[in-house]
Amino acid sequence: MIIYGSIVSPFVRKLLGYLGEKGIEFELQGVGIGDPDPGFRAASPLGKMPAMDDDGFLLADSSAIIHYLEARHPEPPLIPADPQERGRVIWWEEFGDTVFAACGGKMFFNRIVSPKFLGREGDLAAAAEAETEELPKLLAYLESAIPASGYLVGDRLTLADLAAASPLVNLRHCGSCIDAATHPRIAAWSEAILSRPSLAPWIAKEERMMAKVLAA
Ligand SMILES: N[C@@H](CCC(=O)N[C@@H](CS)C(=O)NCC(=O)O)C(=O)O
Repeated sequence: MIIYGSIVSPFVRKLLGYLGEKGIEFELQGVGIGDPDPGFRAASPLGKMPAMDDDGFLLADSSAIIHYLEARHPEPPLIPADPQERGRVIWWEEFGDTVFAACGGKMFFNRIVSPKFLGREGDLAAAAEAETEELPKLLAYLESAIPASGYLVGDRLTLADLAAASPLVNLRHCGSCIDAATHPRIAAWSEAILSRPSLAPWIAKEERMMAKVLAA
């Protein structure tokens, strides 16, 4: 199976963590924004990452790919069968993808991707507004919602944890780190999730790459 994407994308990172937790073998084919790679373009009609080629079956979108894979590889379950737990996991996936990553994306895209990867100025006012207006509310909600178990749903790792923790890495690249004094639950939970063997090597690689990009 081929996964197309860049390791700095929060959606690709969520998928890489999922694949690692499942023990599913894959080959990551690196692509950038607007990449003309024909395999990527065929798999991703809108040109967005991640995309997948599973022995000729082409699919784009991290959620679509994960839900397809969960049906193909049910064990260990990362999307629970219990109706309430399943609903909560999808809630957190939505929160991670469409709210948290969108907020972090305004900071990451405008401060780093635009100037460093695309060679054009980012909208720094939009980045600042996301950081000062949107982010504090999202962090306050997340801090209040992390259960004592240390997992967002039930007492075990699910897709919820991977989806909601992934955007924090992009915030870190922007210098926005979680303060353990003000957000102790997020600090402990995200440290535990992001240091799992399914994610830690990818994040280490990404941090080496970002250090070079930011120094250039
Ligand atoms: N909902 C999609 C979002 C994918 C997405 O927006 N990826 C970004 C990179 S983080 C992208 O490929 N952007 C390129 C573009 O919009 O042209 C998913 O979960 O896969």
